Amino acid sequence: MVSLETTLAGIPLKTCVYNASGPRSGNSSALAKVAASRSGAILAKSATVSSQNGNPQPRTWHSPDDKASMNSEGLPNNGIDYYIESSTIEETLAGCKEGSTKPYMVSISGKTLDDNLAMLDKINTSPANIPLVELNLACPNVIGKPIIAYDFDQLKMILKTIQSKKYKVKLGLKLPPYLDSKHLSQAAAIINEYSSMVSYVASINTIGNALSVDPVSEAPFISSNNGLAGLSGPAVKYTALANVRQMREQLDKSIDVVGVGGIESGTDVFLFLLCGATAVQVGTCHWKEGATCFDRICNELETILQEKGYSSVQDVIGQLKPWSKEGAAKSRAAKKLETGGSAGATKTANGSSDFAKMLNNILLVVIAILLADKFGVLQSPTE
Ligand code: RRO
Repeated sequence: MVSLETTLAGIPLKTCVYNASGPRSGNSSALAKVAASRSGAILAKSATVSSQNGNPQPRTWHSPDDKASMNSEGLPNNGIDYYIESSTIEETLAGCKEGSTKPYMVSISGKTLDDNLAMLDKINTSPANIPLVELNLACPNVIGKPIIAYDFDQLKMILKTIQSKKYKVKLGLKLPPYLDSKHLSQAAAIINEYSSMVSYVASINTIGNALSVDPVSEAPFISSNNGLAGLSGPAVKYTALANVRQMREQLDKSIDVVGVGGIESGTDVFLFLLCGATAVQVGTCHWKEGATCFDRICNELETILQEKGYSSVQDVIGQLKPWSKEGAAKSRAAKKLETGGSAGATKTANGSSDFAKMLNNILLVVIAILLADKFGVLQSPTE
């Protein structure tokens, strides 16, 4: 048996895979399904001070090839009071398997610093057991408001003010993708100044400012904010891996890194662990597949760890190797084995390689010649 256990901000999780704030996390019945799955924790939808409906519909889109998704939800949620109410938490945790429980966490995304402070005050004085709060500094969809964590002066000011309040609840930060290494380093340096307060960062939120256009209507698919939306799904995975890797290298060791962005398989989780994530969140895949994705992904992760001879995710975290000729050769050999000796040949949808297809065609021609010969088709008129 391999262990998927990890700790996040010192809190033990039975599996290192849990839900991202956002999809299917807005109410206790959706969250109870996460509780019932192998998700290692439960994270509620980002809350504002009061409940709100979000942006007008349609506000979501999936690409036909399933590689990209977009949303301009605009923070629809039930308000912070709902997410910290004991009845919400009880209904959510009722989903857990009998006799078991798991950490229930909330996310906040105030429209102003004062809103965030008001929500943190409530959480801090709440009798509910909320071990961790995720402060979302990266929502791309509040019309007219920039992404907070791209404005470094604002980021510093927010962290400084929250630190001065000396809240007892542990704090994680949901960060936007940094598309320039220098920007990422600036953000990491600021966060390091508050390492006594920040327990983890979750990288990345959606890539903001994306646009999907419908060739039929010749208009954006999404109605609000001129069609501009946050991009998610497999298309953002490589950006997420790079952010996780660099955050892990540059943040204080006391700050955990949670990987999020395009994860939809056990192999994806494995890659994020290698890059330094202590846990991962699944957003878009959970949105498309439902909470059973946590069972599937955990099972796949167990299989890949077993196949590779690891007994625990702890043996993998941060173990990304530098590129080497030996590693590349090993990878080529594995591919050759997988393709039955025809490495380099492209696989077709049904799994057969171009090489196998060519052999098949040659065989068909030979059979046709033999048949033609047998029935005299090949005889010349003079014979
Ligand atoms: O609700 C949203 O529009 C939303 C949020 Br709060 C977020 O953090 N990221 C995102 O892609 N959408």
